[in-house]
Amino acid sequence: MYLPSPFSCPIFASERKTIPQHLSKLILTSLIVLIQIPMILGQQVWPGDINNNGIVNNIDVLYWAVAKDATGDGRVSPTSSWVGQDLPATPWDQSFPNGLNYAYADCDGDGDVDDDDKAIIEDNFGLMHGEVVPDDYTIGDPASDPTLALSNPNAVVPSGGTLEAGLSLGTATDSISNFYGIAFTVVYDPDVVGNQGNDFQLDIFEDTWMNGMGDDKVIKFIQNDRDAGVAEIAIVRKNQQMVSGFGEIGTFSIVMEDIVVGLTKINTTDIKMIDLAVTDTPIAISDIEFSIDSITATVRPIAGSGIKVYPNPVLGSQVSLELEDSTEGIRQLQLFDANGRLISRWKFEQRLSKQIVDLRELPTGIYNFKIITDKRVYIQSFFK
Ligand SMILES: [Ca+2]
Ligand SMILES: [Ca+2]
Ligand SMILES: [Ca+2]
Repeated sequence: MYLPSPFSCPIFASERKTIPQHLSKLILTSLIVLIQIPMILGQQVWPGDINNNGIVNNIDVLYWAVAKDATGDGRVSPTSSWVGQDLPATPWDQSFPNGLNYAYADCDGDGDVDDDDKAIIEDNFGLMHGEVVPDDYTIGDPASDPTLALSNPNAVVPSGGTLEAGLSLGTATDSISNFYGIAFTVVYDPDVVGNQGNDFQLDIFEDTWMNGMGDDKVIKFIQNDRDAGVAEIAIVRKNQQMVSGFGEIGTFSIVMEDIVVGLTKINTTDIKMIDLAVTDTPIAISDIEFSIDSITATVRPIAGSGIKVYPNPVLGSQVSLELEDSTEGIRQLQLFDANGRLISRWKFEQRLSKQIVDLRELPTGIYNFKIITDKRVYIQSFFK
């Protein structure tokens, strides 16, 4: 096909005059298609995103609980994989108060809302589609609203020990009415909390107002991102019956790293508490602060060192730390005085086998470095 250049060939200019009609048809067709796309997308289910806001998270668990045990038509060729799928041709009988059909709660598309659908929220947790409309939270005022309270019986937790933090909702003077479910987030320092499989746990008590005094009517849901130090949690009723009351719900068991000392904080945030009509009640956030005790007894220096600290004594302002194994990287460095008190802490983005730190402010004396690498913990004494 011969395509003339518009600059070299005058014929092209006259041909262009006939194009606009075609163009306008094309534009019209495109516009119709563009208008239809959002309508088609709006009728699609992404498995796990029950409230259809573009992200799968703990708020979707609230919607799952409200729709639990509902039934309707299944989807055609359903999958729980992360792909948008057409709703069944016949909508389900029930809809959420915001108009969204209950068919969105059928994550696996088999025609009912049960535990399998909750499992898909876990499988697809954090996945997004399209433009995400952030979930709204109703954070209360602690002076006038009930609090989702963390409590801590022990102000000091030993390194490597377990923090047992209580979790309660409401008090006698600020009690909870018409509870059906609550979603919230717990934020902690990922360097402080252990990263083994059972290092962050929530146990729901059996005999509480929320759990139907032993009837086992609540379900907990936890997604813990250990690298970020963020646990997204939902505690929901599962029998379409609301409860009222106040007080204890359960307890967190959180294992501390055995290589960390110092003050740390854990707090609740992003709370949404709903009744069966998915109406919010404002709930206030809370935090606990506690100290992790020195652990010189539980962490032993590696025999045969493996690390050089030089010069020793430190004469000038700087000291070098160098691992014998150059494939090993220093992650964190802690400086303790002769009494085992943590004086300073450095974190290194780049985990190199050698680091140089500045100690010009440090008074004369005996000190210990705790050197945490990506493989082990070293303790090295030095003088200044
Ligand atoms: Ca969602
Ligand atoms: Ca289902
Ligand atoms: Ca099912």
